[in-house]
Amino acid sequence: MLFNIFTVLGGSVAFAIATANQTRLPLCCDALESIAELRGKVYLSGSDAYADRIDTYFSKSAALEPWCMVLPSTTEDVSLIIKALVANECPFGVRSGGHSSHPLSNSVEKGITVDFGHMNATTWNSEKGLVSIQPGSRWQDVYDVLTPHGITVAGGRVGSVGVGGLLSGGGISFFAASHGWACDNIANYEVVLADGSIVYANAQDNPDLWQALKGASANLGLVTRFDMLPIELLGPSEGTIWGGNLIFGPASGNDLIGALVQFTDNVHKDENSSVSVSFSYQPKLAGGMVGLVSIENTLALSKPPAFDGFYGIGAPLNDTTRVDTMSALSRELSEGQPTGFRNMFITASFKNDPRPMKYALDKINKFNAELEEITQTLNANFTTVYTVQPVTKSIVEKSIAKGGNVMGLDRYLGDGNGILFLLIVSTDDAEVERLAMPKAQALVRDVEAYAEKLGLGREWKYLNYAHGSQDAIATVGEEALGKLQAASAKYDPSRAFQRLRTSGFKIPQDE
Ligand SMILES: Cc1cc2nc3c(=O)[nH]c(=O)nc-3n(C[C@H](O)[C@H](O)[C@H](O)COP(=O)(O)OP(=O)(O)OC[C@H]3O[C@@H](n4cnc5c(N)ncnc54)[C@H](O)[C@@H]3O)c2cc1C
Ligand SMILES: *[C@@H]1O[C@H](CO)[C@@H](O)[C@H](O)[C@H]1NC(C)=O
Ligand SMILES: *[C@@H]1O[C@H](CO)[C@@H](O)[C@H](O)[C@H]1NC(C)=O
Ligand SMILES: *[C@@H]1O[C@H](CO)[C@@H](O)[C@H](O)[C@H]1NC(C)=O
Ligand SMILES: *[C@@H]1O[C@H](CO)[C@@H](O)[C@H](O)[C@H]1NC(C)=O
Ligand SMILES: CC(=O)N[C@H]1CO[C@H](CO)[C@@H](O)[C@@H]1O
Repeated sequence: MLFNIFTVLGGSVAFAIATANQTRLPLCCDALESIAELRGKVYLSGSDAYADRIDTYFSKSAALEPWCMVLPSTTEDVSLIIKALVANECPFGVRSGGHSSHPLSNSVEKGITVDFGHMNATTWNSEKGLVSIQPGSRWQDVYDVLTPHGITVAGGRVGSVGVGGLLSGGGISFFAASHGWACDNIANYEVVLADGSIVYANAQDNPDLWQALKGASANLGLVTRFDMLPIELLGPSEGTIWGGNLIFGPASGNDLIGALVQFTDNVHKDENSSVSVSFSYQPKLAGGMVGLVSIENTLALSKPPAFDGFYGIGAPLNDTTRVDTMSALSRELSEGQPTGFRNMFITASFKNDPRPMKYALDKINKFNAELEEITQTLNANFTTVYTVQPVTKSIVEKSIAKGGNVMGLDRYLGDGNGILFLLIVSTDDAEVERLAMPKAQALVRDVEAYAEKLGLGREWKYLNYAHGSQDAIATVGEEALGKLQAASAKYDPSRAFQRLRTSGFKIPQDE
């Protein structure tokens, strides 16, 4: 039995729901098992195969134990699965790489988890000029396949992260400024709708669905294939870019923030360079917090002027930058991301200005000190990572040029560049999680209120970084929301993905 936040917080509530729906448990899993094509693909609680899948979740907090899991291997399987789930009114969750962190982000307790882990192929079709990627792939596998061909796609930066979630929720890549969100580079979707039909969505066929799927998460259908536009890498050898990490000591915080603000406002001058700045705190780390600056140039230019601000701070403690393949760099970024912890992700955004970031740094130092006391008492461990990165006008302009999406950033185009804020708290202990969560939420609300007071506030929350308590889709603005609601009414008239899907973010409904 896995320890999860619901058994800690509300055991009696969870029990009441389980009792009320007890009859559905055998019914739903039996319905799947009775389908010949799905034989061997339904993993029941208690089996080794089921336990092995539970172990593949990035965050223990998300690894809820469903009645059973079903792992389709073909698009036809997915069609049979959704028909059976809808016909029997079975609650379900949707999981691809399993990297979202909060409970009910990808799995469910009272229901069935549809797990795309066995649909994980990447194929480069040079005649069509498209890279076909199945949702259960990891970005590392995608880059490993593409690198020898001298191409890549706008996908995740950390190799271990999954494809289905990142692309369905947007996707920030090394190519954000030059190519928009990762989802803007999807030329065609193969998607299974709630009635089991297999449809294609692209600029010609179902263009409204194509646009609405870019940022819709699992609200409209189950995506079984993403056909992405390739990006040619013209570096000195096949598939290379330039990049790596700069490490700075605890005293450099404000300088790093200054350099990020300057970088962000100059992105339009060099759309091939990208950065994210993280402040990482591990209690056992000598000196406490370190600044980790991840920098890349996709033309494979070494130390382009865009990074002068960072190099101007003084010699970093370490500098791993080099010309290397996408594969090697995304593998390096995976190394600092261990699985098996209880992870909390909470996000915010504001205009590009140093003040909210400095304010947050100060609050996070205090938060770390508090958590240090708590974990010492409980003999537990924790780390925090506070990350800031640009969300610029350049990104939004590329999105619009490529057909638009429902990410909800168009409305900020007149208002300058922005910063995407993410706080990650990780621990090995459920009690620390329970105590830290409300403090972390209060911290982020405090930072938001501070930004708001200075006239720098933005309501927008990036779905792929949002905590379950942050109603991400409610923050995309009226226009994007209208498109999502229209697509939902047209492509999911029985509202299966709103009613029966119990994982992930939902479309807020009209009053
Ligand atoms: C270490 C780490 C690094 C990260 N780096 C980046 C980064 O560089 N850029 C970035 O943008 N984000 C990044 N993220 C956030 C990441 O985008 C999300 O965690 C994303 O959900 C991961 O995708 P997944 O397939 O692993 O998700 P899962 O947890 O498997 O799924 C999340 C949700 O996606 C939806 N979904 C999944 N598969 C499908 C499908 N086939 N059809 C429809 N909907 C589906 C469902 O709603 C599901 O609940 C990172 C996260 C981590 C933990
Ligand atoms: C990829 O899918 C195949 C089945 O199609 C499966 O055997 C394999 O284990 C999967 N790979 C990973 C890393 O899950
Ligand atoms: C570099 O940026 C330019 C301008 O945005 C873009 O056209 C080009 O595709 C980019 N190159 C790569 C390799 O990303
Ligand atoms: C610097 O990075 C390299 C490459 O990752 C690593 O081998 C080395 O130990 C690091 N040095 C320090 C001082 O952290
Ligand atoms: C957590 O801390 C305890 C006590 O300091 C230690 O024994 C344990 O190995 C640590 N666990 C992890 C996962 O780091
Ligand atoms: C939590 C849950 O899944 N509840 C469901 C139990 O079954 C009834 C009857 O089918 C549903 O209406 C509930 O939504």
